[in-house]
Amino acid sequence: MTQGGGRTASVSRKTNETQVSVTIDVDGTGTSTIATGVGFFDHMLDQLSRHSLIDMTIETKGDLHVDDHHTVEDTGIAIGQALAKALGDRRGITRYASLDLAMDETMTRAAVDVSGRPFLVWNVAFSAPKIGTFDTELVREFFQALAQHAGITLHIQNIYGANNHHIAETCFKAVARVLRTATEIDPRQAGRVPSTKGSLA
Ligand SMILES: [Mn+2]
Repeated sequence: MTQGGGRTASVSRKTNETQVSVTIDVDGTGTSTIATGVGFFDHMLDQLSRHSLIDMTIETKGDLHVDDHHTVEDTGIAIGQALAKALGDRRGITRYASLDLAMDETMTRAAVDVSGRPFLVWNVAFSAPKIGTFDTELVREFFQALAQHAGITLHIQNIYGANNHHIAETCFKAVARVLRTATEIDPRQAGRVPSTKGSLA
């Protein structure tokens, strides 16, 4: 947790491939300003913020002349790092959440443990390599980076669905909703770390 008690954090990350800056407020209202240079990815991150109620300001300048890979992965790393930083010692959080999220013909399940233990289980298949110009395989790359750097165990399963835009979007919305619940302060925890080990860091 940062000074002043607010669960906010900023991360700047620069490599030869990308320059990313992320500011988040875990206890926000789902307001976002997002500019990664990748339209479909901006649309997905907007969903992530809106449905997690985590405010996000994200700016990425990546090597899009190569492809979208570094931009998506490095943005995921920075969001994950910001989340870990904002959550601090994870005192008082709800910790667990899961949800089945419907969107038209598609159903996707997400489960999270805000555990300090990075792990992604990815059980999602796309039927096309692209959504517009966006590589569908990058959806997994994003969540892998997020789980790894936020220190969360994240399971995502597409139960059924036909439209690849819907399949991707339900992944982001479902993860948003479980992150919202699991990172929320549970008043019955009374400020304790929700682990018999006494630590989630
Ligand atoms: Mn959409």
